[in-house]
Amino acid sequence: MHLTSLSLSLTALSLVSPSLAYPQYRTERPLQDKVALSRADTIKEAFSHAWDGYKKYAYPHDELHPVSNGYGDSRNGWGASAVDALSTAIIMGNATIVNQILDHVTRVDYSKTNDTVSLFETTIRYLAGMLSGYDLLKGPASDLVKDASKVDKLLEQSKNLADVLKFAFDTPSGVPYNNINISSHGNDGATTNGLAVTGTLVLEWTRLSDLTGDDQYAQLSQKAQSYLLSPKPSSNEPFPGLVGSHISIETGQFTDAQVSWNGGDDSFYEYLIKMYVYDPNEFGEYKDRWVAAADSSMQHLASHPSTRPDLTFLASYDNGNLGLSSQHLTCFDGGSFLLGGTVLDNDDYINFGLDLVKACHETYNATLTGIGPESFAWDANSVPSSQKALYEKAGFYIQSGAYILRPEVIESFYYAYRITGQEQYREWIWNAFLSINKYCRTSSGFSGLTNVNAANGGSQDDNQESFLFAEVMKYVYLAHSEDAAWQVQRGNGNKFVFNTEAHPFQVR
Ligand code: DMJ
Repeated sequence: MHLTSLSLSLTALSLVSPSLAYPQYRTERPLQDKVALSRADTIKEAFSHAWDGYKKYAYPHDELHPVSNGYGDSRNGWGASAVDALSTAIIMGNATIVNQILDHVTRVDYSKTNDTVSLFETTIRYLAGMLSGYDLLKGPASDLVKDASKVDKLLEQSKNLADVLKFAFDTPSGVPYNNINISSHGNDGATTNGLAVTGTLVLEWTRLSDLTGDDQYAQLSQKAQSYLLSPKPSSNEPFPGLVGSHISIETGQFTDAQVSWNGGDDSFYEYLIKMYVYDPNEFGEYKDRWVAAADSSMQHLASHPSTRPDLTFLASYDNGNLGLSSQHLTCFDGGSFLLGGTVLDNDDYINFGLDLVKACHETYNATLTGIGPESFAWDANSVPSSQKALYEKAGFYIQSGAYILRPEVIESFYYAYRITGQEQYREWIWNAFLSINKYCRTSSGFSGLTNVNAANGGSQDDNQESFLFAEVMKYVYLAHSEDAAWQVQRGNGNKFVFNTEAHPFQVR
């Protein structure tokens, strides 16, 4: 009998039992509860440390500069770190921080900024942060708030923000501009929009329609998405499901056939399967497109370094050539295959996802800091002489050694842990966290690093991206906390689905 067919969630009990679903990944002995609990407390302390520093030196600006104790406004000055931190503070049960953020949200004026607005970044961080807060605080975390009107304000502000942004879709095709001026209703004059920034709106804007009962937001995002689901011309879909990188704003047609799961393309593929989790009845076509992309990727993009044939990365593809380089961003791919594999009950996707996870782990395991680089490659003909030893041992060499507090590797470890129950993946998460705590931590927060493969990480870059709160802290904490409605589940039991910024949305 198949465990997932019983719709059982991954409970503490199932963690100590061998997995019936994937017998080759028999669950190992779990951490003692006390150890997991004390780790969870350590992670909460790290989150509070970052929050206190942000609050003291940067709030209400977007992000803390955690070395100089200054601030930045890279996301329009609406308090990006506060809004991005909300769903993690809820999941950690920190009522004090939750209520501080709710007060902040009531005060933001989303109609005002002097800077260009990114439709994508604003959607995944601000709109999603508020919608997720609403879903969690109306649902399983309702006990954290005394004044329910503050929760209603989250939805009201979500609608206000979408109403400010929605003119971006007013183009001949309905494919939006990404870089817009909300005062003049202008744009940056682009003729094309990117695959990821076009295809990573549909979950958030559809959720907004479902919560408000106003269908316009779902319609706008799904119209844009329709060009990505039925790509034209067919030459720009070189393998079934794998499409080019840019779409004409005028016509909705793809303008190239450059394929990858790297930054710029990544979360388009991520959302295909997540929309199916959100509603398998309405979004079956999205699932079909994810299946096509996943099958084609396994067949055409899977690539093994000559020195480490046991590792699997996803190459890019352009006009008959494979590009043998990848990115930290791309390491969400293991998690996507694992999620697809578990909801579709397909062991091939699970196994391939675990292969991708293993290779991304190697990018952490092989560096001096235990943190992986921003970008790396495995082209045997182009290995820099200074990195021959690294390529020999680890199967990759570093192109950019920066680390800007990105989550993707830990994110995929989290999916691997939840779906297989194997303790090894939680250990990998914990080791990554220890390295981040050691090298990135400052007196007021956490900083990015300039070189993960230098002693002490090179130097600290003095920036604390808001996704440190939304993603890194959340995934590490979730792996060490008890089962809950918002946790990723094995099989079809997911009650929430995470947007690309790790904000959980209640499924339909
Ligand atoms: C986040 O904003 C999201 O995870 C997005 O999908 C990619 N970039 C950052 C984190 O790396």
